[in-house]
Amino acid sequence: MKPKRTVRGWTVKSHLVTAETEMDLPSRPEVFDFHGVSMTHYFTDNWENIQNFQARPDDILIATYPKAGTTWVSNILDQLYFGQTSPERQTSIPLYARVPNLEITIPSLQPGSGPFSTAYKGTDMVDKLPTSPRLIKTHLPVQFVPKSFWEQKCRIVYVARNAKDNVVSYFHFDRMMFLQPEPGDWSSYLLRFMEGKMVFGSWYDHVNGWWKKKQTYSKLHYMFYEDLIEDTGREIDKLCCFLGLSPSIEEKERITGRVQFDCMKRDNMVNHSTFPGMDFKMSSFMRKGKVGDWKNHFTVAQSEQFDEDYKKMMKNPTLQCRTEI
Ligand code: PPS
Repeated sequence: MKPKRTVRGWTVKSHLVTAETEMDLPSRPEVFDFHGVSMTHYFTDNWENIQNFQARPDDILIATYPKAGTTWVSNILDQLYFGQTSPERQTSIPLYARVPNLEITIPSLQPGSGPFSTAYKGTDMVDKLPTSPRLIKTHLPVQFVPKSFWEQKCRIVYVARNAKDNVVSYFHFDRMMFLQPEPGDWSSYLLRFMEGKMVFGSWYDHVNGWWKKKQTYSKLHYMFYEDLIEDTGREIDKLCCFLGLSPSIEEKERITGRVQFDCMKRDNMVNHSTFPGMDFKMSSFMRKGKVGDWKNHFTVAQSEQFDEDYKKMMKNPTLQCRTEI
């Protein structure tokens, strides 16, 4: 019999409300090949609704490979758009409900009326968003993005993070998130990352696919996690330019302070401490927030092998990610 563990669950009302609940944990999902991309059922079960999703012209899509800085950029955009008009939003609604993940679908995991008894669909969450614009999060590789986003010419912000820090962050996330496949040990995890067997597929295909799209789709702003670390204010300026926003200097300073790592780590509305299914005893969601933590994980041999392989996978010289700053 599987052990019962206390995990966070949810009850869906106007947004997510969480509660501790004791239940049998579902088994960790397996990845499978889905149109050439490794995925789990949590992101494919609602596929028809995802593909038929009706975007609006002012929707803003925040697209990333998992663990590249999605939460950071989502918070920046939420602050930019709604920080002044509805500040209560930031103190009462978790960020993952303000900026829902379009493709996530979690079936009801237990009968009754308690946490996990209601199925959760990202598409429904987006449909219920009362805001304008709607901020929508996705980890989909570019070829899976619902066509209405292109037809409606929506603005898209893509964030890339260097592969070495990205895989380290993903490894720790998979350790603490029971809706993700079992990560196994670090060395086998790293090999699977290099083979593209992660949820949402190959990092190399993801960052390259979106980079290529940028060449033909002008409403795509491609940014890097390392640049945000280096100079958050400068990157917010670039974002504002792309979005056509002109906040006051004071407002920009307020936002820059609000989205610093330590501030976000303390903020229960953004640090995912209320997100269902995460075991914070294993790792934190806001874990380190650094460039170069990979040096604490890769052996010299692993780093050399990774770099060799990287050269073969990343042929486009215009796309450069920094592993240190
Ligand atoms: S997810 O689950 O895909 O949405 O995760 P995502 O938000 O993309 O990535 C989580 C990593 O981003 C780091 N993070 C930050 N770093 C610096 N400053 C700020 N403000 C910030 N916010 C989030 C977070 O700590 C995760 O990285 P690691 O390396 O694991 O710490």
